[in-house]
Amino acid sequence: MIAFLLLFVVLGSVIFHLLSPWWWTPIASNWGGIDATVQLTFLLTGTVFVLVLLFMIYCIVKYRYREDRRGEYQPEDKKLEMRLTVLTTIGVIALLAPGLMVWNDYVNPPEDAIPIEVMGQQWSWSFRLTGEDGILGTTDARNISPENPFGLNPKDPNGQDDILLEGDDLHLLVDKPVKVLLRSIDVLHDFYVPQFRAKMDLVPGMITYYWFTPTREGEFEILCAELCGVGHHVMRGLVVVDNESSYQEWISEQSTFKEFQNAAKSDSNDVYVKN
Ligand SMILES: [Cu+2]
Repeated sequence: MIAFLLLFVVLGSVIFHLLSPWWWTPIASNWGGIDATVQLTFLLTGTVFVLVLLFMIYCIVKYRYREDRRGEYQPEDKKLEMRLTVLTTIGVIALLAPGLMVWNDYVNPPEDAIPIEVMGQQWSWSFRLTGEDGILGTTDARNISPENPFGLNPKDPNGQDDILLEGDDLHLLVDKPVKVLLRSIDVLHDFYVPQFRAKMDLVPGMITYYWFTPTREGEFEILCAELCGVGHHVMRGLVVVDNESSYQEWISEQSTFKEFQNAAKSDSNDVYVKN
């Protein structure tokens, strides 16, 4: 009976894995290597799982209780221990090595990757793009205020043309690599777009980064993948991957840091006049 139950667990697990309706969304970035690593992990751990359970079934049937049988006491078996140690070592290396290779690639952006900044806070996403100079201006958390939500350094000329997107969609160019710089101004968050197969934590006081190339036009949902408070589940956003012409059309309508500050100034003048 137990042997049959175990057999049922083995078959059920394999069939469920193969027919599962919760499989990956179609990939939309260059990170096929991440999928390959996950597949390899499934293959290795799945094979070990099946073999161990089949071995258990075999033992349960073969060595089941019989009155004339006595158990044998065998506290040590050097040969068996050696075999198991070598096999486990090979298995662990096979699980770790491919991941380390992909990781090395993941945190080494190509020269032409466009820097973009993703800023997380409870519970929304903001983005900063370089202006025409292609450089993001420097920031300091002490500069953060309602007029300067990213804490940009007002004296840094590189920051004046930076494009600020607050609570708005992020647009990216298809087939152009981006280097994603991640910041948080409160707690841990995690920038995750399932179709890009890429995610990383945002750590307060640090800038973390990775790169990817969007390979498919369309709209992709951003999910925060690090529990960050009661509003964690609503911390969502949208990445729109555009072709050249729609990207240019969109970016021409966005405001720069300079425009942001001017607007804030005239707003506060209005209030002053009214008072
Ligand atoms: Cu979050």
